[in-house]
Formats: sequence, C-alpha cells, structure tokens
Amino acid sequence: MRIGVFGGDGFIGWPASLHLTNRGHEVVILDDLSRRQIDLELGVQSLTPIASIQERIKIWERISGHRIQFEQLNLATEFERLKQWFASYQPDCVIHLAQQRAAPYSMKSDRHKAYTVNNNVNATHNLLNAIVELEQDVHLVHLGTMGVYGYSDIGATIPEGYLPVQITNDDGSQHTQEILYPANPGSIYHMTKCLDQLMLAFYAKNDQLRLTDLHQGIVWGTQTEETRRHESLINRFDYDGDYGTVLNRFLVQAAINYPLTVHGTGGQTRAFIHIQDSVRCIELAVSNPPARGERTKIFNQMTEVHCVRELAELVAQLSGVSIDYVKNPRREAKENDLKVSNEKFLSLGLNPTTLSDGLLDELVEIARKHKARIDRTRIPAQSAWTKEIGDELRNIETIEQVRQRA
Ligand code: USQ
Repeated sequence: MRIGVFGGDGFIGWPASLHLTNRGHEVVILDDLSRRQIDLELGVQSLTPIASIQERIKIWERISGHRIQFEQLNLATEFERLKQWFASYQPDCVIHLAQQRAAPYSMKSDRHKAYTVNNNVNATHNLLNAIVELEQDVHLVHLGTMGVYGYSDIGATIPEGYLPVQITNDDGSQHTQEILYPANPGSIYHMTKCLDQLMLAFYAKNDQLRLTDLHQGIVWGTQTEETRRHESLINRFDYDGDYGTVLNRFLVQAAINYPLTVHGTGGQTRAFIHIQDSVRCIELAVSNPPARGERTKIFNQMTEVHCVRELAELVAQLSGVSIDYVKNPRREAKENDLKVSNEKFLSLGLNPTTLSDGLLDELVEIARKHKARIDRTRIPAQSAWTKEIGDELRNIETIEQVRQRA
C-alpha cells in the first residue's frame, strides 16, 4: 500500500513508519517537526539522543533497503499543499498522528490551549476535507485516545467506541440504538480528540469515507524491533513534566534516584500499551479497513490496566527508589476502577506485550545509559489544570527541593 504518515517524526509515527516499510508498504512521512520545536520552547530534550529526520531516513535506507520520503508540511495550516500532495501521491491509506499529544502541555496557559485546539482540530478537518475534495477512496486511520471515555467509575466494561442504549419512545415502546460512548474529556488535549470523533462520524455518514479511530491508552517503552537496529534510529523518550508519560517517567526517576512523583494518592487507574504493540496495532488497523458506508471503525488500543500507585510500587521495588506522593496538578478523580474491552485487536491476532515481559529492564538500562542528559529540574509536573491548583503548587516544596536545599 501507499501510505502517508502524518506526524511520522514523532514518538509513535517514527517507529510506525519503520514497521510499515518493513511490512512491504511504501511510506511518506509528512511532519511539520513541531515536536522538536516544542522541545526547544520548553528547554528540554528527549532522554535518548534522536537524529534529524533526514539522518534517520538515510540510516534506515542503508540498513533495510527501504526508502521513506519526507515532506515538511503543517497539516493544520497548509491545506492547498495538502491537496496537491494527495493529488500527486494518490495514497491508499493515511495515518493521522499530527496532533499535539500532551495533556499537561495543553493546559499550560491560554496560548497552549489555543494552539492545541487550533492545531489538532484543523489538522483532522483538513485531512477529511481534502479526501472528499479530491474524491479519493483513502482509508484514514486516526490516533485517538482512551481518554475520550473519561475515567468515571461506572463498574461496566468500556466497549470499543459504541454504547448500546435503550430509549423509551413517546408511545412507551422501546427503541435500541448504538451511540458514540459519551465523551468525557479530562484536558484540552483530550477534548480535541473528542471533537475529532464527531468530525469522523460526520464524514463517515455524509461522504462514506473509510475511517478508523484508535483509542489508545498510555504508551510505555521506547524501542521497537526496527528502532533497535541502529543507534541513529532510536526513538524519542520523554521524561519531563509535560510530555513524559507516567511509567516512562518513573523509570527515568528511578535511574537517577529521584523520588517517584505520584500525583495525589496514585489511585488513578489507566489503560496501557507497549510501543511495540502500538505499531503492530496500527499495521493491523491499516490492513483491516472498514467498508465504504460503514460508521467509523473504533478499536481500543490498549493491553493492560494498572493504577499509578501500583506502578510506582513496582518501580520502587525494582530500584530501591522512594515514592513521593505530590500534590496533583490535575483535576481528576483520586481513585477509579477501569475495565476495557480490547477484543477487536486480540481477534486480529495481537499478542500483547505486558509489564511482566522483561522490557522494564531495557528501559532502566536506556535511562541509566543516557542519565547525563537528564535535567532534574524538568521532572516535576508544573502545568496546573486550574489557576487555583497552580497557586497551591507554587507554595509547596517537593522532597527533591528539600534535598537540594539540604
Ligand atoms: N501521573 C502521576 N505522576 C506523574 C505523571 C503522571 O501520578 O509523574 C498520573 C497522572 O496524574 C494521570 C496518570 O498518571 O492520572 C497518567 O498520566 P500520563 O501523563 O501518563 O498520561 P496522560 O496525560 O493521560 O496522556 C497520555 C498521552 C496521551 C494519551 C493518553 C492516553 O500523553 O497522548 O492520549 O496518555 S489516556 O491516559 O488513556 O487518555
């Protein structure tokens, strides 16, 4: 297949692009390189030293024989160039990862909220709009999030996108229908993914576009089979308070003996997936498109459920580091339960990688190897969900600050 990977320089886009070419697909990466710009804005760097996109592509071609093309393009603002690209390349499938993906970054300030909404919503709409305008039969695979469901404790398993509901008609008769699971975003970033769902639903209905939405959990790990093949192919590994995700952060903190930053009680329960499974799922979704006229095909892209406290205890046990229960910068439930269905990927042959598969050791090793690149001051999460929480946070000293003062 001819595939365009929008956001192909990012944390998931890069390993997904390599994986797809390895499976015989032709890949073009389209990316505005904004993730690298955000590192500069925040004054942080990936734990792993990542090569430029040109260098990465050159090395991959040298060792695998697969050529990836690269186009620098801002999906949210360059609509005319996007249409030209569709017209000339004629893709069979496009994968949409070209969005600002960090919840804390999206909550940093009014400017960050506006950027996240403008970028994410326009990016999705431009893709849908271009496919219709050029009358192409392209399968669009969008990377969504488990966060669209919210984390309310209802005790029932979260289905894959659609919820059967019974409505009592005015005449008392019962009508059953499936609706999109009620959206319940926990951040501006998650809100944009909820808006994406509605755009996808409209275009599937109105224009019979073939659309897939992957509701992904929190990704852990950094390397995949392909990125391990050369040090210049290494994937990014974020550990800072804005972009680092919880388990990867804990492992980096353990490597430098920084008390694990559990927000609140750590009773937040979330869905997780290893990066290797994430790229496998993308390939499975690409190979199993919906038919024209079908509603958006939704998969829950996750393999395990864990609560934050349990993860911290596991990492503390592995490393001997202590746990610091810090004031939570987010507005979220203190404790929640979570049950999620992921039958669709399992039935397509996904064989989940789990925390018990020994891959934590690889991460600890990577964190130790690159620990000179870690800036301890960038570890605390400082983006507060409300101004009041921000004021409180500024008045609290962390264990680490106390340690540094001593
Ligand atoms: N947390 C801590 N300590 C930390 C960092 C996070 O206790 O040092 C807690 C958070 O308060 C939260 C949970 O861990 O309750 C998860 O936080 P996270 O930063 O690992 O994940 P999140 O902000 O939810 O976002 C990440 C990705 C996002 C993706 C989402 C899937 O950045 O792109 O959509 O995971 S999900 O969480 O299922 O919505």
